[in-house]
Amino acid sequence: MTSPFENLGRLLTYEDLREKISARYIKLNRKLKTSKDMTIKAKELARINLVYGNIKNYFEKIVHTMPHTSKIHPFYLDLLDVLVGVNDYKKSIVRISKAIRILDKIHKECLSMFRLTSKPNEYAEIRRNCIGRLLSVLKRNRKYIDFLAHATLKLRDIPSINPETPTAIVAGMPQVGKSTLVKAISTAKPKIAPYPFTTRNLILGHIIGRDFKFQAIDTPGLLDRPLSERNPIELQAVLALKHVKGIIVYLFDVSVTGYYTLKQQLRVLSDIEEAFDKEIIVALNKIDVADLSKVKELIDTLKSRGYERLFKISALKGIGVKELKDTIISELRKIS
Ligand SMILES: Nc1nc2c(ncn2[C@@H]2O[C@H](COP(=O)(O)OP(=O)(O)O)[C@@H](O)[C@H]2O)c(=O)[nH]1
Ligand SMILES: [Mg+2]
Repeated sequence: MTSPFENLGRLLTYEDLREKISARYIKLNRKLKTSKDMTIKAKELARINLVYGNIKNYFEKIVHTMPHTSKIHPFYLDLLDVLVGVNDYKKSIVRISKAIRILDKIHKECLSMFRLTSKPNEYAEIRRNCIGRLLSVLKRNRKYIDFLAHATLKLRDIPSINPETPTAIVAGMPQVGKSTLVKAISTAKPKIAPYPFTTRNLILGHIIGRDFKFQAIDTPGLLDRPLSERNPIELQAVLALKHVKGIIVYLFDVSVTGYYTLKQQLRVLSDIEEAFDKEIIVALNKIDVADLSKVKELIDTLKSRGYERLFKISALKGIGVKELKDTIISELRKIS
């Protein structure tokens, strides 16, 4: 399972749909003018059926292609909410399915009006009336049609990660080496997936063995600064990651040139501990250019916070990466 919105086609806006129906109507009229073996009544019915059929088919397409919220994984439901709003999404679909029933009712009434009248000079009047009513149903739903047309454009961009596949979510402040590590432990060509509220993209790689296939994600712009500094919408987008099954790999930069202080890096770790109910593996990166006093201080602090197992690595030089990767795999195995 990946994003339920991945294969959504492009939906028409109200204007697009209106134009399409007009074009088809004009084409039908041209055909009807030259067709001699049809009665006037049959021709008027064909006009009504064209308008009815086109609106109804389109509404049914919407109702059938938009995933039902009860079937959307919580991870994607959170992202749906952040991007377009779950309530508006639900409401639009419900309104459009109600509109289908109204279209059917109008259509049925039109057919009986034709049956009841015996005056051919009334056929055109009935047709005008029916088509007018059908088009006004379309117009009354303009808001919902346009909402869903715009929503699908955003929803198609949701990252296609499988929230049920055990995943190593790599976190840490900017420049600590997250991307370098994800490249080192996962498939060479990670998939790039846009993520709401990050200017950069989420990077998805796979850790593949003979009998397993796990995910590794690099989270630029997500788990790289204090969560308390996020606005509520952004926070919700970040916290959607809660629903992804897996562990967090938290990286510290312990290099002499590291931009962020240990205190800042420890604060982000605390935020993540608090917000996520996930196992956290901590690694001290850039050990090849480490500031040894920083390393000692950090190890002492982390031990006092209950982190027994700490990895000293250089994601760039490959030092300690294999041990870290093996541990990640065995932790992911436990939850798979
Ligand atoms: N010396 C050294 N540099 C590293 C190491 N890991 C990453 N870097 C460098 O640190 C910078 C930031 O790395 P990057 O993976 O982009 O960090 P991110 O922002 O957390 O994704 C890059 O210039 C990397 O080459 C390491 O283990 N040792
Ligand atoms: Mg990066």
